[in-house]
Amino acid sequence: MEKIQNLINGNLIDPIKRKFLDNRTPRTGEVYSKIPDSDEEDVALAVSAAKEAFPIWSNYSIDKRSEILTRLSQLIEDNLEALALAESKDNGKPVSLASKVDIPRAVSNFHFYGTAIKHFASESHSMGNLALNYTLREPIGIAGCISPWNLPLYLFSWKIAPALAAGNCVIAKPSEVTPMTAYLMSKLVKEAGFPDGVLNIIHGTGPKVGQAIVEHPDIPIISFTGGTATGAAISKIAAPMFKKLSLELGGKNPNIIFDDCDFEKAVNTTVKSSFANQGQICLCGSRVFIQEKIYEKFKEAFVRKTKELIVGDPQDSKTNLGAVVSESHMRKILSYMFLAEKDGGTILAGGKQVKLEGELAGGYYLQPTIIEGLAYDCKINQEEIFGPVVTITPFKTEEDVLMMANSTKYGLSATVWTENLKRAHNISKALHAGIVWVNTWLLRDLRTPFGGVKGSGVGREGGFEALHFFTEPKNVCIKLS
Ligand code: TXE
Repeated sequence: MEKIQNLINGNLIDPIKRKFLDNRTPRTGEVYSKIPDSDEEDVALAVSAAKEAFPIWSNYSIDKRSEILTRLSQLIEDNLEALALAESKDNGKPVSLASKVDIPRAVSNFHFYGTAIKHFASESHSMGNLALNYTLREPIGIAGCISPWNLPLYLFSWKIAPALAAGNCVIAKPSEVTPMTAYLMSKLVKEAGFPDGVLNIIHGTGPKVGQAIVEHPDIPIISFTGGTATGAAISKIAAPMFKKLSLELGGKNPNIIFDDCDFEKAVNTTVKSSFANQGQICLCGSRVFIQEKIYEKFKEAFVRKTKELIVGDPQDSKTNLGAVVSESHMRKILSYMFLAEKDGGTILAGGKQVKLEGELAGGYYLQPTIIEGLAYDCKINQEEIFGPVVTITPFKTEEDVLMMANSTKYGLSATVWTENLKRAHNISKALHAGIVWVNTWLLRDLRTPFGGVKGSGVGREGGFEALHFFTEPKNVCIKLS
């Protein structure tokens, strides 16, 4: 039974109170490792290590920091297969997805910020002969980075890479539901060349050790990805402490399909944007709006292709959908499936748990589910389910679909399928979202601003946005004459 440890001050150590939690694999439902049940004492230990390391790390040259981040990127790539298998075992996603998406993106995240920092500059403002202003963008200190279970190493590294590149030290907490790949990566940190105390990784529950990170007065920056409710709880603590906050929260993303779309592409991509990672991506399009002229044709093709998806062993290369992340999350998703017919919907595909054979019988498997006939403002169409469940709804005009698409408390991403350029621009502009994809989905350029509006969060990650977040601007004005 693997026992995960915290990385504090360059050492892999048990939590001070030596308390551990069970870690289950969703593939079989069995406990397969133990994780530290850390608390504020472990955070205090990490803070003192990070304080010691900050003057060293923040004074490293940009080239030196770049070299270390890039080396960690290479070490992750060298361990890609093992990390992908570990990610699949911990999260339930197919190994094929972890090896194609999750781990390669963690490699890219460290490589991207290892190079971006070399191009990150600031401004100067000349006042002629009177004065010269220049802006310093300086590292702030210790960044608290808290990440979720759906894309574990992908989102964990997406936070810590810019924080480190900018010269901050980091105290990072992965989700207690999927701690494994952050732990495996922590074994590569010393080899990459990080001085002790620069990157500290602490494991444990959100309300206990997550909250201790948010509450600690010497951690002035908090970067969080997770549920909207948790984001609100974190804000209540961090705001009166005037901490810098970046919140990437939930989504209920519209996928809008106009009758002039490239039909085959729209159908095939909609299957992916509905059910990839078992629908556990904050960018999934969980509300599919189809213009009425093609509604029946699209519905038939979408349902048929969804029924062809294979729900199976995450370690089988033929599997399209693996297990959802936990029993409690499976129950939450099933509760929405059971609600569908009560709320006047019709289940066109799926709607049930999948019972696999043998050792997989205890795993958490669900059918990809499509529901039609629900009101746009019902519970299923307003709340984030975060599982393999989508609704389909016909619409007549652009005004109709914009009203429905913008009707939720979320505003993370949206997808629009149309060959009409003017409409693409107008609809994209009118949608409440931080990210709009037109005739594609999840096509990512790491330089672009990433994040949402309304209940989907505050601030942006990505590109120089993240480096601006993890540095403090200071304007210096020098009198000349
Ligand atoms: O998120 P949580 P979970 C949504 C999705 C999902 C819901 C809950 O709807 O069902 O969020 O998922 C830590 N102080 N998304 O359980 O609880 C926790 O330990 C400090 C969307 O993953 O928000 C974990 O490390 N930290 C999201 C992290 O916060 C706390 C992706 C996320 O946990 C804490 C995942 C607290 N009080 C879920 N409580 C997206 N936008 O991608 C928890 N944590």
